[in-house]
Amino acid sequence: MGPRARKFARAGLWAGLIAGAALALATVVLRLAIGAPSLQEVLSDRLLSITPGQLFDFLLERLRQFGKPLMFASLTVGLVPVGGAIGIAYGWTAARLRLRHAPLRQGMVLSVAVWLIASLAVVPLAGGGPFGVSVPGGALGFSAATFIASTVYGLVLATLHAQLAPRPQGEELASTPGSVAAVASSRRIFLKRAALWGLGLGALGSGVWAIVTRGSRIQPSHVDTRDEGVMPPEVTPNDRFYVISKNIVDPEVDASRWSLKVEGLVERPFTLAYEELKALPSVEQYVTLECISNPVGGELISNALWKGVPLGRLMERSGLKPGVKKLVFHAWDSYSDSIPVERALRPEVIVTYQMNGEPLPHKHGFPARLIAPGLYGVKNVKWLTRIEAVDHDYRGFWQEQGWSDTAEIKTTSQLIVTPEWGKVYTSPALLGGVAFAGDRGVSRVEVSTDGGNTWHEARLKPALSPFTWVLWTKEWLPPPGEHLVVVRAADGQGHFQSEAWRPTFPDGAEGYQKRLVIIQERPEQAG
Ligand SMILES: Nc1nc2c(c(=O)[nH]1)N[C@H]1C(S)=C(S)[C@@H](COP(=O)(O)O)O[C@H]1N2
Ligand SMILES: [Mo]
Repeated sequence: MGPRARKFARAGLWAGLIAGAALALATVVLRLAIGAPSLQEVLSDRLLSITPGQLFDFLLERLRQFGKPLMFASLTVGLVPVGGAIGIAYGWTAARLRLRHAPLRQGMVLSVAVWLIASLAVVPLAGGGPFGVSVPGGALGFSAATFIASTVYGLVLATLHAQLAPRPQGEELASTPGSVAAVASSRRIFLKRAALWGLGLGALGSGVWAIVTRGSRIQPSHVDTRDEGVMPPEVTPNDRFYVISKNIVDPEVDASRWSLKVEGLVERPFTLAYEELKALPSVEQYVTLECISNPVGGELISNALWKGVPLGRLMERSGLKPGVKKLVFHAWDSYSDSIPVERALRPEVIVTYQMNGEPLPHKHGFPARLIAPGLYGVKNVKWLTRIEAVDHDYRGFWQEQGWSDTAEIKTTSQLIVTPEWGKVYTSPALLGGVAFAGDRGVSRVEVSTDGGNTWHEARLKPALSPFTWVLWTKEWLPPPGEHLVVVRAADGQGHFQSEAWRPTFPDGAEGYQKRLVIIQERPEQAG
């Protein structure tokens, strides 16, 4: 590479890095301002779907609610060096082709080139299809946003490069200092620079403003589902119900633009609008939902009253062709999962549109979601758009990573209320928590205060339905000293949960929850 090409490439690098930062900012602003899905989200979906389940689970447990913002931020920052690399190529090409500086024209050519490469190579490789046709939540918005961001990138890069790179020979101004022409041209250059700076700072300012005022839209949807040390309400209020999804930004679906299709291997495919779904005969039932990633004693479990239409009724209307093995549930955010057809046709599996008497909140799948009692959260597809009958063993979003496909909820029990450390007790204290066994129901909860040597039966509040958790309590006068409190539950068939500890991956956590409690000596004994 000659010295001139080197200079041009170096100018390209700097211009490219800054243009890359402008591009990154533009994607975030477009996301916030017009809700256009960003390249980062498409890449994130792809990364998630190729991350081995075990690694994902490890990261989820370490990063918790910071995982998603971190993913979005890294991918956004990652656009900057990519911008720099393209800048080097641009500078080098400009030197090789001995191009005269024409930032506007060259910038536009570059913009279109970047947009085409993104739309025809990067996005399809990331699973978004050519021009983002299969990007969830608006292929058109995505494509437009990619075009705008590419244009920002191309123009900023070409403009800065023209400023930073030495002018090609012959293009130097043929005027002597002090001449009228030189004064006029230096004023023109000054005005041009001022305009560029004004534009740049204005764009930066409005970008930062958009992020500050609307940034909460890409905040983690983490919910504090319970207050430390107190029994949770038996029915979880909607704003305390745990939230989990694969998305960096969850969809907010417009009910008038939504419909539910029933198709695949059915006799009579049909489509329902939101109002039509709500007009069908419905049922109401309490169902507890738990995430398969919920560790022993974890907070990713909540209980609500759901109103909706039994899935079996919808499938009666469509009829099933012979040979159907599974029903696949497709969602607005291109998530999907499946359930074996016999399991899916049980009367308690419903397409729900109401949660605790309110329209389903956006975070929980508005306009409609599946509720499949007894199966972990993964199978309870939110933002449902399409039910497809298939004759093969379909694998959904998380199963591609190795998570369980049956996803039957395991029996589990939690210690939530225990005596306070360092306190003196003269009257009985309360032990309490929840126990859950999916659709098998909980028949018995036992507590031990000596590390599992002896067990005592706890009192159960009768379950609200066959598909919910139960609240359990036990009174206990804790003597001074150290106590290892342990809890275990038996399901409706009398089978106790398993004691051996197992991680959440691949089919749900197992093990007893234990907690060490230290009670102070009574003053008269201590003295
Ligand atoms: N469309 C869609 N549905 C989804 C998911 C998702 O990412 N997209 N996540 C699933 C997982 S892993 C869980 S645990 C539950 C959580 O439901 P909730 O947020 O209403 O508690 O939704 C399930 N349904
Ligand atoms: Mo989950």
